[in-house]
Amino acid sequence: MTTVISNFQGIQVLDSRGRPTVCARMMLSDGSVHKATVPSGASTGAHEALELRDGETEISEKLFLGKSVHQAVSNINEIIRPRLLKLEPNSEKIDAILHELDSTSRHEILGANATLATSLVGAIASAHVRKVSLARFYQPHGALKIPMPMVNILSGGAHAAGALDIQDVLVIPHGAKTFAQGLTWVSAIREKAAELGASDGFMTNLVADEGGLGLPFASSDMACGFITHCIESVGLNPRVDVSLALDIAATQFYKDEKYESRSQGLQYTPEQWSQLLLALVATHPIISIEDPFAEDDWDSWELFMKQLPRPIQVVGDDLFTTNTRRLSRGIKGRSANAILIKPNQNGLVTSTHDVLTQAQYSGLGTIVSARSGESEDSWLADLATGWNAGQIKVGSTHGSERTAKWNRLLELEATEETVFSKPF
Ligand code: 2PG
Ligand code: MG
Repeated sequence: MTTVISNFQGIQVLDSRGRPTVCARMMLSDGSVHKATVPSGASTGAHEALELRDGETEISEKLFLGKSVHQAVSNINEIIRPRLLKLEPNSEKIDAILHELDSTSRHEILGANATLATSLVGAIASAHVRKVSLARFYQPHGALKIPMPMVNILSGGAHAAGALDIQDVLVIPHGAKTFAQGLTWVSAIREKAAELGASDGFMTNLVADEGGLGLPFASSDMACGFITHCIESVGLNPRVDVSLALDIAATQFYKDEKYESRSQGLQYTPEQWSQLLLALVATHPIISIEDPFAEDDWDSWELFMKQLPRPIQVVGDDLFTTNTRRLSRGIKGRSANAILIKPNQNGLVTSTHDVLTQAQYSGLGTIVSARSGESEDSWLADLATGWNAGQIKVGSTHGSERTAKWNRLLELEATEETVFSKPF
């Protein structure tokens, strides 16, 4: 007997920042129940798909500072639900229906939180009826490639009340033989950073949105030096075992064609800002740099790529917003050599996968990424693995919404035929 969708419902739930978000719940005729909750960013790009929020229209919504998602939930219940009932769960078909209901580029009619929640649970239920994991749904045969983690140690910018100008200092355990070993290394570095930070007089028991430490270093240079010291202090070799990655999230402090350093009270022209970043790359064991410039400062990106002293990964997050048109422009102009893939920037699972495939086809690195506001779901780990992304960014090793994804990757490595991805 074919399994069909017997019930489908949207629910307003809370994300890891305590803000409302959309959960979609799909019940199948075989009695199984599947759920997916959408994440939410803080340093969001202007070109992302629309996250539909209610605004301060009613008292109950005012209590959530206008961030409630009742309209998106109602779009699931009133508009999407009738189209899905009695259908066989089929990810591509469900996404085609969502596209038919809302073909606007940013999902402005239904809200990308409504479309993504539906699209995700559709993919999860489709894997279930095929009796495979979500990772295996995308790659039925052969060894699964467990992605290389990029792990947050220090947070600043919009995730830690501006503790640092730049948003994240992360580490990549590219010398590890297995994912489990890599995660052990970065976890040790995270704990060492807390220990050394405390002995320097910093508050290290408070964590930022993604579980990172919000240590207020006076400069990015000092922050990079500190993390390199932490790597050495746990007995690992910078550049050989573990290297640094930065997420500058420069859109956040770009104003009137200048990059503003709040910590130093200085403003930089794009050329001066670029020189500052090139000096950081030349000094520290940095192998990846994300959003070094603002989302529409295309010229600076292109120039930076030409001026790099050595080949490192330059990642477009706000620049590309997991959008095929913006990626095409970046490929043509050689603005970056890697892309951050965030499903909620796009709004549908299948078209997010298409953007990843387009990037891989053009030789760009791909990093599947969580958001600063997350849920306890672990589907991201399966998508990154099944899509053969090569890299994943989930935040720190603290916070159950983060460890849900790391632990799922540990589970995949322990139970499936896998190899550890080596993008560096
Ligand atoms: C980013 C993400 C995750 P946010 O900028 O890459 O770190 O942050 O979800 O706030 O956009
Ligand atoms: Mg980013």
